[in-house]
Amino acid sequence: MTGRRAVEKSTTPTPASGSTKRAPQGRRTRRTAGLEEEPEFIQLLTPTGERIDHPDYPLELSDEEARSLYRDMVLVRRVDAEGTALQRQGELGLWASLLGQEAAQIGSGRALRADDFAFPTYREHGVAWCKGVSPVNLLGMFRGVNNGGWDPFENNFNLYTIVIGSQTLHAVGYAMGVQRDGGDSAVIAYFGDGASSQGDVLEAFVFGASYNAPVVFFCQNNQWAISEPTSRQFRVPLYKRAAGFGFPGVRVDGNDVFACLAVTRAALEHARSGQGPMLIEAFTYRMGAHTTSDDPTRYRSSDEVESWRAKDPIVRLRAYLDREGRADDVFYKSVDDEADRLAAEIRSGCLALPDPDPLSMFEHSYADEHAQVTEERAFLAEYLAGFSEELS
Ligand SMILES: Cc1ncc(C[n+]2csc(CCOP(=O)(O)OP(=O)(O)O)c2C)c(N)n1
Ligand SMILES: [Mg+2]
Repeated sequence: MTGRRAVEKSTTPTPASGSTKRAPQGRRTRRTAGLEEEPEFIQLLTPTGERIDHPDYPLELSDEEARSLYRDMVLVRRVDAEGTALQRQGELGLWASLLGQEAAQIGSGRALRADDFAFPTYREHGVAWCKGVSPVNLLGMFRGVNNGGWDPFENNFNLYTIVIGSQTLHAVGYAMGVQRDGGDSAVIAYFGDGASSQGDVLEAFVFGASYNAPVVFFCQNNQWAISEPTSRQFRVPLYKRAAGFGFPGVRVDGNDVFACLAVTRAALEHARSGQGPMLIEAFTYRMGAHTTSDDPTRYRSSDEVESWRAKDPIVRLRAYLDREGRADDVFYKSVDDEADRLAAEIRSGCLALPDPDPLSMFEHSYADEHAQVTEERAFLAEYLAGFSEELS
């Protein structure tokens, strides 16, 4: 391909070698206005859309594949915008925006095979999209009408998990099961920079390493855990923690969809081939509020937000597609039209979701009958019956 630069061959081992030494890193260190120095990371696409080759993470994409990554990112950004709007209009109780994290989620999500199992947090709308979970299902969860989810086994995508970090333990347990069943699929656990301070995540690292489980730990370091900056969360770069647990860790430019795809593919292959866990730190930024209940202007500067806007993952990929002549206006218009149709569909789909029977919430608490649940169900049933008497 034309117009590519290359970084020198890394002397450090590739993740596939199973070494616990420092994993290969991509390129120069940069400084951003108003921010601490950015460390090195693996990057295949610069913010201005220039393609860089990395010897340890080769990636060849057809025009169609490159365009489909753009399409996915635009569509999930639209899903996200609708989620925020629906919450503001009183149709959802809450929404957790993925704005700015589209490349980390679509890049890693597209690396997954259908039989790979993903364990998300509450912000992985892009991964859900890649796994084939309907956005209306996500809206239903935030509308409070589907008892928190969907069938995890339909798409190998677990329920959203709000209890910070706990899904990493579930992922390791699941991966140990895959291992014992003799399967060749991999498991991926998503979590945030804040979650990395949670004991569950560190316990998951220990178990994953001890049992050599086929699990990829994918941390989206979006620089904030609600109002806590990363500077208060770790003294050394997050990906370096992996070495202490005995598996490789890499940091990738989380706003570069190509790099996220290539690095996650390598990590999944590492896990599938019996070499155990790997940690990926996707260095990205949460452009919006933590959730619709949050006001980020109270704890971060607009200069910081603006400096990240210049690294927008969608603008970056579009710059690349234009630079290389891999997409034209007809394509961009078709994606915008598709986004409009999707927005209309998911809005009407969300509003049409039926309210559940209030008693249905007791059905999925325990596999077997539980005395306390039985008592609470009876109490609520009696309480609800009081209203129908009043009406009649
Ligand atoms: C065990 C637990 N502790 C605290 C919370 C409250 N809480 C919700 S989100 C959040 C911050 C998470 O930050 P991070 O892991 O960086 O993920 P991000 O929201 O940035 O994607 C906290 C502390 C929780 N949900 N669960
Ligand atoms: Mg965070």
